[in-house]
Amino acid sequence: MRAADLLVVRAARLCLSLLLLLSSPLDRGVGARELRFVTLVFRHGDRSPIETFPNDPIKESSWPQGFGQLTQLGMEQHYKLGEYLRKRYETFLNESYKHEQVYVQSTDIDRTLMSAMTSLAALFPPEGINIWNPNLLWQPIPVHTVPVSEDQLLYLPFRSCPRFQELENETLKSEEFQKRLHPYKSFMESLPKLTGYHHQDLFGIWSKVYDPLFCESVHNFTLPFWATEDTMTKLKEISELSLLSLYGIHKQKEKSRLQGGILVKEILNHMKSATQPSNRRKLIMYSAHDTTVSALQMALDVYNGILPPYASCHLMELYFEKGEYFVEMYYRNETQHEPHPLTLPGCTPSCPLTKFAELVAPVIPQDWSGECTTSDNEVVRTILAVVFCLVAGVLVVLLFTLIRHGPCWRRDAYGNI
Ligand code: PT3
Repeated sequence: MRAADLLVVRAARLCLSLLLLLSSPLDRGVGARELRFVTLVFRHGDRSPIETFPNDPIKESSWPQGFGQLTQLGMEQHYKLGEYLRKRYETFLNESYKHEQVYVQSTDIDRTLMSAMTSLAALFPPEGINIWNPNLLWQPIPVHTVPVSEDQLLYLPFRSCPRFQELENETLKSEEFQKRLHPYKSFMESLPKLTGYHHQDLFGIWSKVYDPLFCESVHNFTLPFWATEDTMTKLKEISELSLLSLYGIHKQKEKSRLQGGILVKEILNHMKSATQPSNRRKLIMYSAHDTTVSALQMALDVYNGILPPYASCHLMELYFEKGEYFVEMYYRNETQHEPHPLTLPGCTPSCPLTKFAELVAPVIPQDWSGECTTSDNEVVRTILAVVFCLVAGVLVVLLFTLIRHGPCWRRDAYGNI
């Protein structure tokens, strides 16, 4: 690009920024309120199935990259998300990437890492001195991750929590769950013969039957004769019930403390740090899964009950106005529509940060491992503690007797030392 062209592009961008500044709902009334910090939690883009049912003629080899991989459609969805974010935060973010302002974390899975990288390509194309290759308007942006086995933030649900497993079992037995499941019982009984998948667990039906069929339909494979529109609707509803019952239906608040509440805690801490004068961070992005977006929304009690679509994005924005901080939340779950505002129950759409913190306090775990302990474990722990105290007590008495009277082998027959 020639210098003159660059100048024109710059001028056009400046005009656009000014226009956005005047018209954008983010900056209503210039100077009235200021965006200070943004958190984004999104699902990866379109992918191939992760697994499938035994009778599926479409096997892993039918997919160009095998199972569980981001497709080109998925890349497109994330590139569009990045472009949208670029426009939304044009005036807020610097014209180019600044490492101290941006932090991106992904689960350690190909599709989420690649999704994050793709949206970053659109969000931060290099400009001016940041262009390092004129034929490639792209710059590398770090995406942080931790191994799945150590992921205590994004790879939800956290299964290594006995109390959560107990709550899951209670949910399955609950009247409310059974009532919601009832309409699908006979349909579910017809599935094993058709699919070869013989279990009746909802999560299994979702991930091994509905999800692969959905992926195949998106990619124009011919579906089995029985996968009619009606069947697909029922499978989708069963999958939605599966996700809803995972985090909710029964003791939602307690489940949230063990699941999405961890992410709420992390985000809240970042928002609090962003109110400090020393803060330089402007944007944190989390690239994750449907089970992450829904866990967060269930913890915040704003989940709409629909499986989060590919590249759907939960936005949390922190504003400063008249000496006070406010949190606003939006959900971008369709591309043809502006993100939907979400209101934390008990608050206003623009929720004072202090009130927000108060309202989410019940879902924030103080001691996650302790809270994951089941009552069974607690009984064992109490017995062990009592035994330990008894043994320690006996040892102390013995020691005391030895010190006071000396060892018995040094006494004569009359007990004198
Ligand atoms: O498609 O968002 C999704 C799924 O969460 C997927 O990415 C996944 O990892 N599924 C495994 C079960 C948690």
